[in-house]
Amino acid sequence: MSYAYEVLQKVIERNPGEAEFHQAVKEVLETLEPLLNVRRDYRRAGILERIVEPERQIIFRVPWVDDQGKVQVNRGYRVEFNSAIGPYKGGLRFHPSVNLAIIKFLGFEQIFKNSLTGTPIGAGKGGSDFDPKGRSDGEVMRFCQSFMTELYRHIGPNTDVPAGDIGVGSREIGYMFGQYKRIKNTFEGVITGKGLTYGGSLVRKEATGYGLIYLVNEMLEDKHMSFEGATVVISGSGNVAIYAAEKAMELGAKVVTMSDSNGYIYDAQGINLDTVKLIKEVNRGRIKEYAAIHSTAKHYEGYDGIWSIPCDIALPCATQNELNGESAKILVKNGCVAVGEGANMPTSPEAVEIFRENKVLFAPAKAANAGGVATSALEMSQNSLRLSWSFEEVDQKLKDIMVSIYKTISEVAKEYGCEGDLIAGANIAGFIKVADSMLVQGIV
Ligand code: NDP
Ligand code: 2IT
Repeated sequence: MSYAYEVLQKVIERNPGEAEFHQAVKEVLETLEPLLNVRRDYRRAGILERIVEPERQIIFRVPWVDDQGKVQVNRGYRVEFNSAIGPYKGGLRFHPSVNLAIIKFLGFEQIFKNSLTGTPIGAGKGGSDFDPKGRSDGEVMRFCQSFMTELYRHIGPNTDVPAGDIGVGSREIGYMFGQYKRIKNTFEGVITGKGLTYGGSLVRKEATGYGLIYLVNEMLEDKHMSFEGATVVISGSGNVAIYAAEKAMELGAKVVTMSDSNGYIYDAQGINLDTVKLIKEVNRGRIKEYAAIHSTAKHYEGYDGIWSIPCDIALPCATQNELNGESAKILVKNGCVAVGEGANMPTSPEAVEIFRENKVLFAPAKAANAGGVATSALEMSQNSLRLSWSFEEVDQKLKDIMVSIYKTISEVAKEYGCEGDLIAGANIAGFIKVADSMLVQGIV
C-alpha cells in the first residue's frame, strides 16, 4: 500500500463524516505520489501524518441578542492548521452551512495555497454557522463582537491573522477589528481586508478576482489564447465573482452570467457590472433584481443551469462542489476550453476528471484564487512597515505573484512527469516548501 493511500485511509477513519475534508485530502495526497516516490525521507519523518492533522482546533459558543431581544446561539470555529512557514493565515466564513468538515477542508487547502504565494504565511480557517443575510447592522455587529470576544485570545499579528471569506466582508471585518482592539488595547494588524482608513491595503478588495484573471490569462497565453472576445460564464455575485468579471471585461471578454444561491442571470449582451455592484455591494440585494433593471437579461431559478450557458471560459466563483460531472459534460459539449476556480474546491472530482479527459485547460483553486491571501500578506507587510503602497504598486506585486505561481506550477508539473496537470503542479509545489520546513523544525 502506498504511503499516501495509507494516510488517506487513516484520515477517513479518524475523521468520520467529514466529507469535504476527505475530498480535499484525497485530491492532494493522490497527486503527491510522484514526489513521494523520490522523497522517501518524508515518510520516516511522518510528514503526511502531521500535515493532515491541524495543529489546533478551536470550537466555541457565540451567544448574541437579536433585534427582538431574543438570545441566539451560534457556533464559532478556528482551525489553526499549519505554521511551518508563517503565522496561521486564512479567512473566516459566515454561512449557515459552516461545520467542522468545511472549515477543515478550507484550512487544509490554505496550507498549499499560501505556500504557493511565496509569502511567509501559514494556514488557518474559521467561521461560524451564523447567517448575516437578512440581519440588521446592529445584529451583525453584536454577533461579530461576541465572536471576537472568544477569538481574540487565539489570534495575533504574529500568531494567527484571519480575513474574510463567504459572508465576511468589510462590514464584518470592521466590527471584529474594533472589538479586538478594544479588548487588547492594541492597534495591530491582526486581521486583513481592513478598511483603507484604518490599515487596509489598496487592491485587497479586488485581489482574488483580479488574481484569478491574471493567472487564467497566463494559462491561456501559454496556448496562444486570450480573454479578448471570449464569452465567460461566472457563478456567484460576491467579492470574488464581481472583481473577476471586472478584470475579465477589462481584458476584452464578455461576461454573460452571475448567480447567487437562489438562481442566475443570463445577459447575452454582457453583464452591466455597475448594476451588479449596486445590487450586491450597496443594497445587499439579490441577483434576481438585475433582470428587472436590464431587459436584455433573464433570471433563472436554481444555480446548476448556469453551466448550460455556452461559453469559452467558465469561472466558478461561488462555493464548493458547485460544478458537478453533469455540468462539466455540458460545458465540454458547448465548447468550453478553460476553467478557472475562483471559489475553493468548486469543481467536484467527477467534473475534474471530465475536464482532464477532454483536455480543458484547468486552473485549480489553490493557485487560481491565491491572489486574495497573497494581497493579505502584502497588507501585513504594509502594517509592519506602517506604510501604505499605491494601488499600482500593490496591483503590480499581485500580478507578479500570479505570473510566478503559474510558472512554478507548470514547471513543477513537468518536472514530476505530469505536464499540463496544474492540479498536480500546484499540490506538489505548495507541499514541498511546507514539508521541507517541517523537516528541519524537528518533531512539532
Ligand atoms: P461572498 O460572500 O462575497 O459571495 C459568495 C457568493 O457565492 C454569493 O453570490 C453567494 O450567494 C454565493 N453562494 C454562497 N454559498 C452558495 C451556495 N451554497 N450555493 C450557491 N451560491 C452560493 O464570498 P466570496 O466571493 O468572498 O467567496 C466566494 C468563494 O471564493 C468561496 O469559495 C471562498 O472561499 C472563495 N475565496 C474567497 C476569497 C476572498 O478573498 N474573498 C479568496 C479565495 C477564495 P448568496 O448571496 O445567495 O449566498
Ligand atoms: O480562501 C482564501 O484564501 C481566503 N478567503 C482569503 C484568506 C486571507 O487570509 O486573505
